[in-house]
Amino acid sequence: MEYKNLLIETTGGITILTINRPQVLNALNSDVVMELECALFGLDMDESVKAVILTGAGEKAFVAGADIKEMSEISSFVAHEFARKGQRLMLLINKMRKPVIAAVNGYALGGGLELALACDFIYASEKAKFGFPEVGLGVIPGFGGTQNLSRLIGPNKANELVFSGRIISAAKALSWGIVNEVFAPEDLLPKALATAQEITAKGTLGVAYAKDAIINGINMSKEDGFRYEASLFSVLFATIDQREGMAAFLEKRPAEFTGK
Ligand code: DAK
Repeated sequence: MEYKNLLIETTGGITILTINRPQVLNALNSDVVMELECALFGLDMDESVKAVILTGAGEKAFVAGADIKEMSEISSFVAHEFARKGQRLMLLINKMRKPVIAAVNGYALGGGLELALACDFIYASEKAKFGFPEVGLGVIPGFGGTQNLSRLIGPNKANELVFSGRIISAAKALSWGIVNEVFAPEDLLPKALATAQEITAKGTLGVAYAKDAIINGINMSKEDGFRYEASLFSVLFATIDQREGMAAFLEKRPAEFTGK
């Protein structure tokens, strides 16, 4: 499929997926959301792809939020459709069997921050800026932002960011635990790629099941989460990767995982 608003480049099993509307700071209109959903679904199905890095085109923005021009003109019905599409996209990232790393190269505002928060973790450039301007537009975050942010950093810091609509620096986002690491702008993609390579050298099934355990376990009671973890753990003992990983350790050689 041809995408109007995305660039997709896969090398060595790692895909860099770039949202490409730099003239409007990569704002999310309904076409971009639809294209992202199609592309990510395809990447999840593609066995040659083992990890995805999501970033924005240009120097200035990851994604500066939903497209305000498009949003200002939509009916309540279309807003509902847009919300459902957006929420489906965020859930798809969670359900993907592959890690998705957000490489935030500039503004990540509103829906853009929600998109980054839906990813498995966030690396940021020193130039990145984060915020939820929604209350200043008379709405609230609607692509899971209130839920994902408060689960990540706790309700008090989430309240301050969402209620104030304030835009914070990458350093502040790091100190609050929104991003894992901050890099010089030119180092952001190389560092994200290096981490993706480290992850993809491991058993893909192990990584997929670990993602499943963490994402789904977080909404369970601790006891249910432990039980869920045990069931995933034991399923892995039916795989060739488990036998290969442990045999390689005992034979003092690198493991050759096949994802089977
Ligand atoms: N939408 C459309 N165009 C945008 C845009 C956006 N979000 N952000 C920037 N642009 C456009 C600007 O209009 C400008 O276009 P031209 O004037 O050149 O034609 C171009 O990008 C460059 O932007 P600026 O000239 O404004 O650049 P500055 O460096 O001066 O300022 C800025 C950068 C990021 C501070 C500023 O552009 C800004 O405040 N942008 C808007 C940020 C924002 O409020 N984002 C929306 C948040 S609300 C939903 C669920 C979720 C959502 C919606 C619905 N449902 C459940 C239905 C999400 C909502 C949001 O994301």
